[in-house]
Amino acid sequence: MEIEINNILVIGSNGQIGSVLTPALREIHGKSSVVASDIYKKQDNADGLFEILDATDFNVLENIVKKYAITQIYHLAAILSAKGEENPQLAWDVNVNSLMNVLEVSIKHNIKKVFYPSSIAVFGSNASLFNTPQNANLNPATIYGVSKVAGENLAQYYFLKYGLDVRSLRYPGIIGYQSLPGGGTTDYAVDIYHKAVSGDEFNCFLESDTRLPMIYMDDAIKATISLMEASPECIKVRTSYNLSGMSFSPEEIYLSIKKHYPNFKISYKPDFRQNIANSWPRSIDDSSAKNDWNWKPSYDLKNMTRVMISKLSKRYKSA
Ligand code: NAD
Ligand code: AKB
Repeated sequence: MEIEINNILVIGSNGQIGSVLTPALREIHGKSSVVASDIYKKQDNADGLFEILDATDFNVLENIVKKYAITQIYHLAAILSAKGEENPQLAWDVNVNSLMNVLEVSIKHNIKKVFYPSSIAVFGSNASLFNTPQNANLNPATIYGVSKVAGENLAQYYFLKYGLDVRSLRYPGIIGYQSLPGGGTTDYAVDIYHKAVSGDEFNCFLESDTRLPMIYMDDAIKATISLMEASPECIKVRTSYNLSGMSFSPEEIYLSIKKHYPNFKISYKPDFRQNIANSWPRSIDDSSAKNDWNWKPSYDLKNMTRVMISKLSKRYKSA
């Protein structure tokens, strides 16, 4: 029997998801098979193979792919929704041109699988707000969403034209204790736990009743790995799969935290991110993911709050 050897490149490994996904991939495939990369170096990059990579530079990307005989790429590098609105040209350049580089290098060097994260930001006013279906019309209101729609279509195009096995998830807002978010509209739902655990009041940049789809980090990592390990015949959606874990508003997450910290206080001062949030779904229909590759989330708001508080309070105590 032929043993499959995977040499994996993670691009954007220092980010909120990459800092958790990279060690998870190293657990599965072995430390020497996973190369982390990002546009900058940080201290814990010494834990394994690491390369500085600006993914908009094709030549540097190609040299890394050749150097490590890469067979799979997880392309996480992006400019998220809030930062994207501050610099739309940068968002397009990083989000779309770096993906083109990844797709082109994959064709040239026979990469077997590519993971590309999309987002609930692909939806806009033409999609139903509740239980948004897989095949909803996509008219995003942000440059981030526009770039993700382009990315999803590029993923499908490279699959149809070249047979490149690109797989994708429309992540909702991701919440985890291990890392900090990088400039999105759902970032408040991570920050609120840090404020509660460190005894501070939380000032929220969204209105109290702005409900958004969210997912706990462990579920997001589980979904990513399950999708990438599913056999190719199961993958029926080649743009990007809707994915959901839970949905809640700032008031609902606040009340779930207040059960643990009765004196915790919140105030609301909506800013430009309110308009972004208003353009996104309130909840997502992820039945295609459930049917095609058995997706099933494990965490609801109550369980997530329990774990977030337990992990963060240990960290703050030992600091
Ligand atoms: P993040 O902003 O925390 O991390 C992105 C990483 O990419 C950063 O470490 C950054 O330094 C790096 N990067 C930026 N420009 C780069 C470049 N030119 N070359 C190489 N690296 C570069 O983002 P994240 O939350 O980890 O998100 C990862 C992916 O998942 C993104 O594509 C994002 O759109 C998608 N996503 C995230 C969420 C979420 O809630 N975190 C939700 C939906 C989709
Ligand atoms: C953001 O808020 O920009 C991200 C996302 C949902 O894509 N967390």
